[in-house]
Amino acid sequence: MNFSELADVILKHNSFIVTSHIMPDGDALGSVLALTLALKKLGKNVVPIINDIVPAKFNFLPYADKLRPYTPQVDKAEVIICLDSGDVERLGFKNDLRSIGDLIVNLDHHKSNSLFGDINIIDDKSSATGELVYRLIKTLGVPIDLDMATCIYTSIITDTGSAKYSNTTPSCLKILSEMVEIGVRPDYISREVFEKKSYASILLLKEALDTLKLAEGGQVAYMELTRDMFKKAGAKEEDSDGFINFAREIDGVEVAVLFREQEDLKIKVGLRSKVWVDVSRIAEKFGGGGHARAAGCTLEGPLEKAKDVFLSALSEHIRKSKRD
Ligand SMILES: [Mn+2]
Repeated sequence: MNFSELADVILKHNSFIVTSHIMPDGDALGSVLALTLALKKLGKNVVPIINDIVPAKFNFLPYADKLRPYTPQVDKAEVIICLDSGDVERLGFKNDLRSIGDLIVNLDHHKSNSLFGDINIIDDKSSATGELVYRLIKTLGVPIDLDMATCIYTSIITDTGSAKYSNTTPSCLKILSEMVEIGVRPDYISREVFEKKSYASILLLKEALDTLKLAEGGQVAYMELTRDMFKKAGAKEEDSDGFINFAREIDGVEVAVLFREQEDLKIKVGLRSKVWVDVSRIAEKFGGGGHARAAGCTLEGPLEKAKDVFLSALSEHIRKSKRD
């Protein structure tokens, strides 16, 4: 389906749930809020749902105070629009989506999307789902106001690392430029999103950096975070956002890995690459997914075992990638 067909479907319906993945990032939240605001402009009934805690740093986003988790028996809609989520589990609904919405729309830019919607628009060339939401809002004919522009701008700069990762395209730069013309202040958004780290987060960073190691002749850099480190620093899960970049930015490193021990003692593995290793493929081997330069998966603990298993699979993946 294309955008104008999707816009026709949207215009024919009245009640919507707009949702995105758990552990929401700037793209998830910016996309959900921008589309929610646009649908409200069309006079639609819209509930923005995030089934997880929204990191406090995103409270500045317009309408963020209206985000809430799904309430059984209360939340029902004709159309449920799922944004930026590669599969249905990541949306974090306890109930079957079919019992919540009659029509499921899946709009995403993850290469490894499972096509769980009745309508699927997947474009892995898009820098961020916010870019797809921008195109949809334009197709719907809704003029983009400053609130929507703030959300779209935030979703694109968070997924492109302030327009510096390899997914930065002419099209996303044009959209950013248009959002600035509408009135978005890049310095303001940058401060809100990237420069409001808690002291606990920096204490946690010290702990993580203490574990930094290189492998594969310096092509791999990895770090770990245990529950004890979170406790010692007084830090929350979201406080480790962006740590992996310290490993990725080392000269000669192609793949950066952050192993994070969860409350249930499973190990979350965050992955970033710089130029030529497709980390989504290694994440998929362990039941995860993502993009070529940013992906993730979850392994069974304990930490030492997960590290061994993952790092040897990664080494093999890197050597094989080279031969291809
Ligand atoms: Mn995204």
